[in-house]
Amino acid sequence: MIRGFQTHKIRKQQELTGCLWDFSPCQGENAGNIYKVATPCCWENHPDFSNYRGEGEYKTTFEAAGNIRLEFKGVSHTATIYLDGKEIASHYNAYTIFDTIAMGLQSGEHTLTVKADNRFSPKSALHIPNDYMSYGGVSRPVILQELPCAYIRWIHITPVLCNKIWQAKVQLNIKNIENTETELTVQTQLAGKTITWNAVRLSAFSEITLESTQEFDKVQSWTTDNPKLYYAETTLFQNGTAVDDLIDRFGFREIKIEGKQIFLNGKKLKIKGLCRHEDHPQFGCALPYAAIAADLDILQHLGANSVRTAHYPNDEIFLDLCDERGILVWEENHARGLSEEDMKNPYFEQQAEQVIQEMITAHYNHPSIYIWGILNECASETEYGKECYEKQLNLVKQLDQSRPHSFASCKFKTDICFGLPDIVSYNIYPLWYHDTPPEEYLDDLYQWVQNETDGAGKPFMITEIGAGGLYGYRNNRHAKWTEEYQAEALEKQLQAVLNYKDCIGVYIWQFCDIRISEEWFGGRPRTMNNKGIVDEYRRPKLAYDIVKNIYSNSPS
Ligand code: ADA
Repeated sequence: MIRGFQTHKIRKQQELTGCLWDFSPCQGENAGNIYKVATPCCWENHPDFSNYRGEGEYKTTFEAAGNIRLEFKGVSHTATIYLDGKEIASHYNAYTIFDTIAMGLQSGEHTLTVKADNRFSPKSALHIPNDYMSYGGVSRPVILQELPCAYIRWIHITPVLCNKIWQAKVQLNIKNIENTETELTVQTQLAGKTITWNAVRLSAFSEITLESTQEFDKVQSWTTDNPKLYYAETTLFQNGTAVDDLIDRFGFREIKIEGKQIFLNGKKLKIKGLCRHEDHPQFGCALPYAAIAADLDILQHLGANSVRTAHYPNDEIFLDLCDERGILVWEENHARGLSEEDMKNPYFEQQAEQVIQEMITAHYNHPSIYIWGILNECASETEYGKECYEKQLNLVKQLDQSRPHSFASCKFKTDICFGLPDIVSYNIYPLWYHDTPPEEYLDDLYQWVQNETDGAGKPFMITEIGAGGLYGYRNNRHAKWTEEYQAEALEKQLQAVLNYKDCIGVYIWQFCDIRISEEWFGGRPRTMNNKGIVDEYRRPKLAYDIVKNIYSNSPS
């Protein structure tokens, strides 16, 4: 499945994944052997490759002619793309979309090869051994599209509430892919309005971004209770004939910060959330639609109103479902726990900025995304780290002024970056990594932020609390790692945070137990992070009912 809705009526497209491809590992005892695998997938889910770190080649064939665009929703983690044996593109990072265009293909059968590499190396600044798994494979859908001479690359819609009337700024990017000048006319229909754009003349290989602001007096707002969605359908005409189109979906909603609070369409928000990794014992990070939807069923059953995509941009299918269900999303660029030394990797800046750029360009219209997060628990206590935070937060703002930004810090009373983000966020683990009572710890931290940092007066949020609990391990000593201990710790942590007047919300670490990379040492039983409210198979632990009770009975 590509998206939660139809994205083209004119442009021909087909999903190339969703069927069997040939897979062949490049190293190890099975190198060169060919396996038939269902795609999208991670190779770790095949019994021969559950621990394979290396390169793997995926192959399929398709029939097409003319100009084609191949879109890869995610290849983990480094991809090299070959068409009929010739390299045509490469991309780093598992969690963002990339594409490539091949011009003037002869009609007939063509072979697409995707070489995926999940090895850690000095050239990989973001995928490093870590407290989650960097899988290998074509982990998200691959799409084939046929293009005319020019095509619509993206549309960005920014709703603004002006004197109680919705306005929307519409930006539209069109690109000429041929070596000749072309003249085009363009029309966009959105929420009952038609925008007829001025005719566009595009010189060879050039692109243009058109902009218009429209007013909408009869539309419904997107809210968490009534997540009303609208479609923006744009058509490109050449000599009066429709040659290309793009349909995207959006909602009329506005996120604002006033003082220490955050508002959705003027309504104060109280966040009751969970952090979630894309991880499943049967699918790795390549969760199919039904499994993603089932996760969101659990999240809503728990009474949560938000999810944090820790620690990377998520699959569009996931975001589409959050849009449809009114679930607020903190979406985060890819980085976890990088030290100053990690951040000094010569590839770090470019790789992190590319993820931000690709994430915001692709996910701009999702009404569910209400905060952009960056650099979870990185070196925000050092001057060098601060420069990186500043640059990346500035880039986020440059790409999107309509949403607040933040980062989750674990630098207790040493963080020097709180002047930079719109929201101050902390990951805290009282009763797990230390024994200070949660209220005391929280208050101490909050007072420090107000009295000693540039984060004073900003909204304050807890982006992680939690404790480990091994599914099925129960005893009356309530020892650490038992389900009892986890449930009791979470109850105390949650009550402290939700009752703290100046805290706008909380995210539990974490939704489900997850696999971690074996190369990372974290003292983790089962080589898993066991802080899930459900285990990796989504079986509820004792903490489930505690969380459900607290979340369901506390105001949103
Ligand atoms: C951190 C981090 C998470 C996870 C968690 C834990 O706060 O952001 O990725 O590692 O700690 O389980 O300790």
